[in-house]
Amino acid sequence: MDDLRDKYIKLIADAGDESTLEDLRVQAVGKKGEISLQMRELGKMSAEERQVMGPRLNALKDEINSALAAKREALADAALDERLRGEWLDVTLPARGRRAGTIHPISQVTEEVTAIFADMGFAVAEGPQVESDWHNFDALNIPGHHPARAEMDTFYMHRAEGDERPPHVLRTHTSPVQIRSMELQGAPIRVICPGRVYRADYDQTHTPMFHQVEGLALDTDISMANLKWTLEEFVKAFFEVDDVELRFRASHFPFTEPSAEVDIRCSWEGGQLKVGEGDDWLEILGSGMVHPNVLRAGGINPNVHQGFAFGMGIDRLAMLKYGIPDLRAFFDSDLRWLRHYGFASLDVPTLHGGLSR
Ligand code: 2NL
Repeated sequence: MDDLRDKYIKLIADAGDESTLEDLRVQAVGKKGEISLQMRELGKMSAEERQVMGPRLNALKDEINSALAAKREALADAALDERLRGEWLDVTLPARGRRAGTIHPISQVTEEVTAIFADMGFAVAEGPQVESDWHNFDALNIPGHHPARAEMDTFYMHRAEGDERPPHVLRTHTSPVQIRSMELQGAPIRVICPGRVYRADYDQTHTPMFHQVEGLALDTDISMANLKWTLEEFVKAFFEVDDVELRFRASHFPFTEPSAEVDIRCSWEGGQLKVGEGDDWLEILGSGMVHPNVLRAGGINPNVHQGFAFGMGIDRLAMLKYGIPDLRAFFDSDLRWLRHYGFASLDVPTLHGGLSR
C-alpha cells in the first residue's frame, strides 16, 4: 500500500495539466481504479484483516483525493498567472489619436493672455484659492463694514465654535495674489495673476466659480499713460487686430484711485463681434492706479512707488473671442461641447506662432 501511495503522490506532483490529473484520478480512485479494486478485496479478508486494511485504504483514498485537489488548484493558479502575463494592459498609455482630448477654451485663453503679458515683461504669479480674510479684503482697502464685502457674495470657510478670528474665504478675485507678490518681491514689480475665483451667484451670466486675470505694475514713474498703452497692446494682440480704440470711463473700485472701466470699439454686425470698428462699445475690464492703502498693505512705500492694476474675466474674454454663447456650458464637461469648442493640444499659443490660428 505504501508503494501505491508513493507512486500516485509522485505522479500527481509531476502532472502538467488538468487532463493528466483527471486520468490519474480515474486510474487511482475511479470506480475501476487501483485503490477501488483493492477495496473490493476487503470482502475476501478475515474480520481482523479487514479491521486493519479498511481504515488504511480509506485513509489512502482521502490522501490521494486531497493531493489531486491541491494539485488542481495549483494548476489553476498557474494558468491564471499565465493569462495575466499574456493579457496585461498598460492603462497609463496615452489615448488613441482620434480620441485625444482638447484644450478647454479657458485654458487656451489663459495661455494667450499669459503669452501677451509675458512678452511685455510681466511674470505670472499664483496663490491659494482659500484665502485669509485680510488678503482678500482688508489689504485691498475693503475694511469690515465696506459694502463691497456684501456685494461680493463671498463663500466663507468654517471656524470652530468659539474661534473669534474671521473665517477664511474662497477668494472672490485674484487680487490677493498680487498682495502676496508685493509682500514677497516688493517694487519694482510686474505680475499677472490668472486663476479661479468664487462668488455665490448662479444665473445666465454668472457661475459660482469663474476665472480672472489681474495685472499689477509698480515702479517710481508709472502713470495712467502706461496703463493705457499696456491695455491697447493687450487688446490688439488678444483680438488679433492691427488697431483698437479704447474708452476709459471713470469708475470706482476700493483698491484703485483713480479708477476706470475700459471699453473697446466694436461692431456686432450679423451677430458677430468685430473689434476695432463700428459704433458699439464693449466693456472688457476694470483698472486704475493702485490705492496708497493697498500699496502700504503690500509693504510698499506709496511715496516712492506707484503703479497701475487691472482685472478682467477670462470666461467672458473666451466667449467674446470664440463666439461661445452660453457661459454655463463651460463647466458641464459635455464631451460634444469640448470637442466643438476645444483646441488642439499641441497648438500652444505663442506670439510668434500665432495666438489662436
Ligand atoms: C474688474 C475690475 C480690477 C484691480 C482689479 C487690483 C489689484 C491690486 C491693487 C489694485 Cl493688488 N487693484 N486689481 C484693479 C482694478 C480693477 O478688476 O472688473 N475685474 C473683473
